[in-house]
Amino acid sequence: MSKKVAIIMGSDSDLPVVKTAFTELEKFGVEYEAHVLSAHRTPKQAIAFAENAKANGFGVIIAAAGMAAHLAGVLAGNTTLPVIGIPMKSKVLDGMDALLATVMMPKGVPVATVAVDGAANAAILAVQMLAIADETLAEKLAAMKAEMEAGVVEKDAKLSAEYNG
Ligand code: RP5
Repeated sequence: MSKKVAIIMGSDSDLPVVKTAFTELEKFGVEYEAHVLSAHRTPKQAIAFAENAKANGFGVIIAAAGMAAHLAGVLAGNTTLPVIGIPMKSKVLDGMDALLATVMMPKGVPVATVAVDGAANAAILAVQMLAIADETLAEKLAAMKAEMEAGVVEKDAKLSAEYNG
């Protein structure tokens, strides 16, 4: 059995986007736990979560936050587990604020940052990390990639039939 994935979001207002990560993890049968924890509003709880995450059976932490998005970095600073950051789109700066705050980490404290609102890819990357030590998961990932490939090949055939003489 693989380790669990922790999905931490800075606010419940992030949930509609972050739910996509739940769906992806469910497709792979990966167990997860979701929490609202904020680097700014509940810093003590966020740090305590990160400090205990490994002992609590987690293998990867996904952290979604918007605006001055320090959540992924704070979690990464308090655990040796890999942390995947999802910069959340905000009304004012369209997610550029969160993207820079999440990705521009100092040496020694990496955060694997996905695209703005990239919750699906955060989940898939988490599965890929767990799959290093789990051959069943690796096979499911290979099947997903094969399905994706077949889908594009089919679209190309349809497009070619319509436009390429
Ligand atoms: C961040 O501030 C959260 O991750 C959220 O994206 C943003 C706004 O939070 P709320 O004011 O909606 O709670 O910390």
